[in-house]
Amino acid sequence: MSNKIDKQEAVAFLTERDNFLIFTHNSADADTVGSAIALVIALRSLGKTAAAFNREGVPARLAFLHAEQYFVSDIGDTAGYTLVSVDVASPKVLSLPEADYTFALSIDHHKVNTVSCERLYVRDDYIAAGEIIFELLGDMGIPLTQALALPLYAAICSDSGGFRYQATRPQTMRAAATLMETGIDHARICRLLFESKSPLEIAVERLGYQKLELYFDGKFALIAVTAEELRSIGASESDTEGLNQITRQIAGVQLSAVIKPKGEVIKGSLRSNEDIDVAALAQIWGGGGHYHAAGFSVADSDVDAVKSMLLREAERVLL
Ligand SMILES: [Mn+2]
Repeated sequence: MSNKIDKQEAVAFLTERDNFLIFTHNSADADTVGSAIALVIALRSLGKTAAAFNREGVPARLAFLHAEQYFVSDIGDTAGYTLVSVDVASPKVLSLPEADYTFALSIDHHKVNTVSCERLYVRDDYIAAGEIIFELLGDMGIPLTQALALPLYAAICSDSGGFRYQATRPQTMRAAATLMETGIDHARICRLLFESKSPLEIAVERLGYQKLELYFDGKFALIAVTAEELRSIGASESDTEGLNQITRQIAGVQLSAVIKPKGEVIKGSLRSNEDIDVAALAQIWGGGGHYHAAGFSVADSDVDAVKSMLLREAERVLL
């Protein structure tokens, strides 16, 4: 039996329940955090108890969203809470022990969702979870305030790459326009998301350029970094978000990958510019994601082994 529900059912669920605990994904981005914050604000405005959670904490670069007002740092026993996840595609992107959780509702925009949940409200044609939340809150009759518009605009702007990615739809722009009309400082949001880099991020990028490799007549770009290399510049895996930007902007590149260690596993993130379904590619290794952006992780391996594995599949796809 499918656990998929429609928008009306999602609205009814959010309206009827209480004591919400909203889970966001690891390596948190503005979409998962912004969506969770908007949901918390909206539910609290209805007199409900609601908070959001991220095991790793919200990254400093998202400080402008003021997550501390909406996120709790420790959840303890979750009995009695209505557990909801936003923008979480797989239990793998939640650190243990949440991987064992069954959510009462999972709201997501990923094509492949393997989260254990009683209800799944998924819109895989939406570019951001924030776009789904925007629509849900509208249907719930929640008045749109600047406080709500800020995290939602950040969510949508972030996942659409500043409204540049393929999956940006006219409806995305209409949602953004409505959010903009509240008077939020949209230019500041864009600048903080895309044009503001810490010295550490710059150091990571420099490492990325040093490690950049091109294969198959320049159709495949790869950056593989080891834990040691990251350590040597004082960085950790969570600082490597920008590496995908390096590979995907190279002219002629159709497929790109960033391979990096994360704790006990090796993570691979894949991007494609053209007609290559990287979600399908990521699924080979138990991962998933979107058509043009996906990821996977491999246990009991090293960066070099994952690199050779990826090269074999890239060759198959590209040649
Ligand atoms: Mn997202």
